[in-house]
Amino acid sequence: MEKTFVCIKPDGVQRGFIGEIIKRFENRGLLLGAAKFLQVDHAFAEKHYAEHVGKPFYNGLVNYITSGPVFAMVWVGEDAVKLVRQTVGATKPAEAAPGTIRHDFAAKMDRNLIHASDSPETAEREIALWFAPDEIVAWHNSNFLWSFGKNS
Ligand code: FUP
Repeated sequence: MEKTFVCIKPDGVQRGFIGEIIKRFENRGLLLGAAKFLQVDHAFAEKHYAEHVGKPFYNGLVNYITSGPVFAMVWVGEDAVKLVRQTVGATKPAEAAPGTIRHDFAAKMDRNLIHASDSPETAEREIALWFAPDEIVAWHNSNFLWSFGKNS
């Protein structure tokens, strides 16, 4: 089953959206695989945002994600990367579809509340950066097949 990495950024934490955001992924039928509440330092943020090094917004991005505690998670399910990205919405909240997290709770890209892996390869890299293997729980809730069952 595919895994993806999600991080509620400092604005999402400060504005009290942790519970609401978790609920949206639960509503989708995804399974929580891991979670932790922490504040990351610059060195760690630089690893997380390595793909953006040299871009004009890079320093601001590192300052933003280190500016307060974040809530990091792994979510699991078939096509988890795509499902989560769809629920998160477009990078610019003004372009995010109604019903997405960034549409419903955010107003601008510099405070877009949440990060989610953009591909299965990125997800693998990000999960390995943020979580030790033994922090990821392999489990199924009792109604998992009512969300991810296959007709035969
Ligand atoms: P996303 O995957 O939707 O979070 O978007 P990106 O990976 O493209 O960008 C990561 C973060 O960089 C975004 F959340 C916001 C920030 N960003 C800017 O500040 N300016 C840009 O032009 C692009 C991204």
